[in-house]
Amino acid sequence: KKVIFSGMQPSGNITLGNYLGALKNWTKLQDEYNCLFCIVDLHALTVRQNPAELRKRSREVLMQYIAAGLDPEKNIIYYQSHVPAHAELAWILNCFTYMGELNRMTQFKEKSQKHKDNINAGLFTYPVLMAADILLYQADLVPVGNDQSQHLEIARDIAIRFNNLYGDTFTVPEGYFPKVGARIMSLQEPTKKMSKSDENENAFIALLDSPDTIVRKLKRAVTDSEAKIQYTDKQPGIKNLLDIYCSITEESIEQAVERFSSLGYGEFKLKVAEVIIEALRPLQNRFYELEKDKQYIDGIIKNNAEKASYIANKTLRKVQKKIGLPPIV
Ligand code: AQP
Repeated sequence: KKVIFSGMQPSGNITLGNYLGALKNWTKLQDEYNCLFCIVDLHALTVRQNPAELRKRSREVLMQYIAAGLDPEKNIIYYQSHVPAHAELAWILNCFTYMGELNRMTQFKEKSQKHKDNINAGLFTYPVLMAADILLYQADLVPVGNDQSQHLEIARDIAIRFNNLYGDTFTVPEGYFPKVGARIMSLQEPTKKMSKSDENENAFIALLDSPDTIVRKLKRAVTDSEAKIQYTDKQPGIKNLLDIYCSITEESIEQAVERFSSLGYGEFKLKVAEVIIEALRPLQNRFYELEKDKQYIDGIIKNNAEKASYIANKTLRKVQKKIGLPPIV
C-alpha cells in the first residue's frame, strides 16, 4: 500500500473549511492507503499560543479526527511533538535548504504581514519542518490544498537534492489533490479563505459549533446587493455559500443554483445552515462520547506515538549514517 501523510495545526478549532478541504477527504483514503494523520503542534508554535488553550485544543483536534471517522487502529494518528525525529530531521534538512528558496514562500509573506510583531525564524523555516514530516515516513502522497502546493514543492526539491548527494534515501512525495473539496472562504470576508485562527469568530464555522451558533453565523454571513443566487466571482459571498452547500451534499452547482434561484438570501442562508447542522451532528455526538472516555483516548495517543516513532526513527538513523554523524557505539 502507498503511504499518505497529512496534518493539521492545532492553531484554532477545526473549521468547516478544514473539514471540507481536508478531514472529510482523509476519511475516504484510510482503506486504500497506509495513512498517517498528524497534529502538527510544533508548527502551531510559529504563532504565539496560550499554553493552556493549546493543550486543550490539541486534544480536541485529535478527538475530532476520530469523531470525523478516522479509525485510530487503521491509521497512525499522533502528535508531531511526541516524535522528536521530526525536529531532528528538520534541523538536518535546514542545512540542505537555501534562504532564497524559503524567501519565495507566499505563506511566509502573508503570515509575516499578519504577525508583524513576531516574524520568528520558525515561521521562516516552517516548510523545512513540513518536509521533515513528510520525508520521515517515506510518504508517496500528500493530500494538500492549493495553498500548500508551494510547500510540497520545496519538500520534493529537498528530497531530490539529498538523494542526489547521498544516494536514494527519501521517497519523493507527490501531491494528492482530491476531486471534490472546494476552498471554503471566510463568512465575513469571502475573498479570504476561512481560517481557524481568524480573530473574528463569525468568519468561520467550527466543527463543534451548536446549531444556534451555526444559524446565527450564517445569518450574519456577508453577501451582496444583487439579490440573485448565481455562481459568479462577482458575488463571492453567495458563491462561497453554494460551494459549502454542494461540498456537503455533493450535489452539482448547476442543480443547486436552479433549485435556489427563487429564494431570497435569508431563506437560502437557512438552507445552507440546515445542511451544515445535519452534516456535523453525528460528528459532534461522537466527539462528546469520546470526551467521556479519557483512558481510551490516552491509549490511542500513546500507541500511535510509538508506531510513528518506530517508522520515523528508521529514516532518521539512515540519514544520520549517510551524512556521517557518528553512531552510538
Ligand atoms: N478554507 C479552507 N478551505 C479548504 N481547505 C482548507 N484548509 C485550510 N483552510 C481551508 C486545509 O486544511 C488543512 C489544514 O491546514 P493547517 O492546519 O496545516 O493550516 P492552514 O492551511 O493554515 O489552515 P487554517 O485553518 O488557515 O489555519 P491557520 O489559521 O492556523 O493558518 C490543509 O490541508 C489545508 O489545505
